[in-house]
Amino acid sequence: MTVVSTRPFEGQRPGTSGLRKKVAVFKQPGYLENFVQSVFDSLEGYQGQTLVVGGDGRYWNDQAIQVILRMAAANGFGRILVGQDGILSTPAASCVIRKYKAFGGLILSASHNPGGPDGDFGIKYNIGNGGPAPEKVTEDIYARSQTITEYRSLEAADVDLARLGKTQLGGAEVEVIDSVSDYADLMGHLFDFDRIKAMFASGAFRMRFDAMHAVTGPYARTILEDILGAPPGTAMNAVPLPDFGGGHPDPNPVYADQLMAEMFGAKAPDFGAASDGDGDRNMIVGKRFVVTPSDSLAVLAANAHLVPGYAKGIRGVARSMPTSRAADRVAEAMGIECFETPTGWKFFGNLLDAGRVTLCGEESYGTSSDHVREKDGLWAVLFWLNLLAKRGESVEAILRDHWRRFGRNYYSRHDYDGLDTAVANDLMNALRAALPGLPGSRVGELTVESADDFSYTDPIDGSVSSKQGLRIGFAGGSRVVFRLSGTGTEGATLRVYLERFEPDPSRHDIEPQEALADIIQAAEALAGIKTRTGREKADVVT
Ligand code: G16
Repeated sequence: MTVVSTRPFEGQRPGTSGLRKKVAVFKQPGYLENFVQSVFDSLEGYQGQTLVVGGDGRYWNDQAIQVILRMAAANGFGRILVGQDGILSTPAASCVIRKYKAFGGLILSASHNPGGPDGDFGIKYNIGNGGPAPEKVTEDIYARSQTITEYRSLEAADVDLARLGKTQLGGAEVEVIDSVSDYADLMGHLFDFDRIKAMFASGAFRMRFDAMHAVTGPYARTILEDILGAPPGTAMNAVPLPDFGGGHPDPNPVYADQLMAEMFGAKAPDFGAASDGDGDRNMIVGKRFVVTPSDSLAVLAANAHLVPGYAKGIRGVARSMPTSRAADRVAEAMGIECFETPTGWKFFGNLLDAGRVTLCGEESYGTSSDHVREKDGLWAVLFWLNLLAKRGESVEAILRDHWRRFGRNYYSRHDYDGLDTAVANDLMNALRAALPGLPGSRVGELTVESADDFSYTDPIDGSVSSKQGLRIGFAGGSRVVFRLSGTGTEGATLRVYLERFEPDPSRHDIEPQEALADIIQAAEALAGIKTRTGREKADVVT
């Protein structure tokens, strides 16, 4: 064992989802080691216990994993489960932590952020329930990173991550496990695989799944093609690459443009889906028809009884604050609880553990249930496949029927990327300061009804998270939310979330940007985005 002296690095506070930085930052000698030691130092009672380690396969994943294995062994973990070739999708890591009752896990990913030597890297700690560490833990880790003086490691050869099986590393047993099988097993228990198989076997149903050269490739091939019998090639871009083929592995209509071209082309398949860098996000597309993540959550909630794993009914739903309120309407109709949490999957953990909610979702292309404690891209895709097989209708027909029953929540998000941090903070501060005077005022044709800075009190442990986004509600139920992203690595990203409720089915066919035009104008009038940032329009509109 070696004990190496070190000095704190600035800025090791985990963000919305762990520590995300440029690869070059992580590669500084001691940077990763400091963070990992800070994680271990802030935990208690892990001696002899199991740690799960895996990542999304991005550039530097393999080397970082060897560092972590040596450090985990030197710090006294008894057993370390690591995905073959260092690969575990984020939901698969959550599944493995829960299944093998591990103490926790380290997941290496910067999710949807680009990879490669000039791209991003990330690491986060998940606790024994399989979910992201809550803020109390991440704050402890950060505090420790500011005072750290040494880290522990081993002098040992690299573990062969290509070969399944066990190796001794210092006092720990390292087991390289199949990255896909535990996860595929779990999916088989939740969904009606026979019915989905029959749908593919009929030849009348075609789908495309875009793995975006990221981690879900092997999962999609095994589950969709090998187990469910979808034709080979159903999964596209299915070989994980360290730089995701130079792309931006974020499953939205802008970045998954190859899939979108097919889904809107002449021979469009019936169903399209995409997932992100680490496999926790999903995008659902019908034939020439886009499904917003907020609507997807609402549809899954309304139809959960049709799927074996949820046939007994769902207990409640939760959504992040900026997510549209489509799911709230379903919850109300079903007479179940609906929770509004801050952005970040970690805020769902307590509600799921306490059995208050079964399904959760976020506007940022994340949906999942209590089967794991992460959002789960392929799970959502399989859920939709199960629904399509059971209802025998198209994606569009299911959505139109849903809107007829519950009304339509028009929704869009406008992102302004790479802003000067000071400019973005000034914009938010000025708007925050103006909030108390807004209710009752008119902005264009709209009247402000409510305005606040979202603060959340966790109903289970009473912890309070404040400053979680500025929300401005208008008479009639429309709203705009302003928030700075917590996952970027360059400057600041301003997210503007726009929503309008339309109960009248004869008005369910409007192009979303048009339906939201007055709210978009109000957002500009309220925040002065153009004047403050100099940007004429958003970089990404989804
Ligand atoms: C992470 C979190 C999500 C959150 C998303 C967006 O996703 O896990 O819960 O909704 O970031 O965060 P922001 O708006 O702060 O960029 P992922 O897929 O990046 O892990």
